[in-house]
Amino acid sequence: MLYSKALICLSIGLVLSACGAIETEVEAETKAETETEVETETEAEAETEDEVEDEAETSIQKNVFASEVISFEAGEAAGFGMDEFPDVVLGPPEGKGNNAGSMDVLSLGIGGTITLGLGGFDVVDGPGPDFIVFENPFWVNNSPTNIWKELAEISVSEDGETWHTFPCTVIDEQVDDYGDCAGWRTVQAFEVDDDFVLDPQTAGGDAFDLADLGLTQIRFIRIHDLAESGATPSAGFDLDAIGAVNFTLATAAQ
Ligand SMILES: [Ca+2]
Ligand SMILES: [Ca+2]
Repeated sequence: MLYSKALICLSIGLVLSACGAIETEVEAETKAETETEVETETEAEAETEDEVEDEAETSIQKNVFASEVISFEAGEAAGFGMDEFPDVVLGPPEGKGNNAGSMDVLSLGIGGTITLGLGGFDVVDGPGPDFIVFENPFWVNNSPTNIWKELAEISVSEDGETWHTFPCTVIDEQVDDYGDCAGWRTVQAFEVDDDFVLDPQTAGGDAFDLADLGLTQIRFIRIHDLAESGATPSAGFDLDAIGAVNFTLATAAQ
């Protein structure tokens, strides 16, 4: 419509004032259209922001770490980390890569045992490893076959009464392969925010698969130190953290 008016103006040579009137009309309508577009976009942006906020409120939590200590029986020569217990074993680990161990740990002591829970979450059997236990081993002289380690046995339970154990069986001590023992795989450094997703391929730590025990869902994880000796106050397994890889909101307690 506006284009046709302008073409008519040019082709039939209407007086300049008439053309000016058309131009003014075009400008006014264009401005009005632009304002309407701006208003529409602003409303659209506002709606999008509302949607984002709604999604954030209802979105599924992307990372879960142990958030409660159910019990702790310290072994002989324990003590390190007690001044910050229980926080020192809750939340994400503070890994330092292959060549250094976290100091944000609790030493269990010789034969010590600790049981933790994930707050309102259960670990479930999904693809591959389902949870990771983080100790503070490191490679002596940067050698993956010369590991400073302190081993522990991991057990899991759905109800806190019946326990299932991943046997800590040494596969090959010559090449430092300790199978399903915890406490020998180094922990990588990573930052955890709301969008962080724990990945067994990159996080390090000792990863466990519920499928290996024929289990589908558990609520509690127990760590039992296997040391036979050690110096006070840092004897035994040094627990940094436990992270869930596959998890779900817990159903009501049994
Ligand atoms: Ca699994
Ligand atoms: Ca820690």
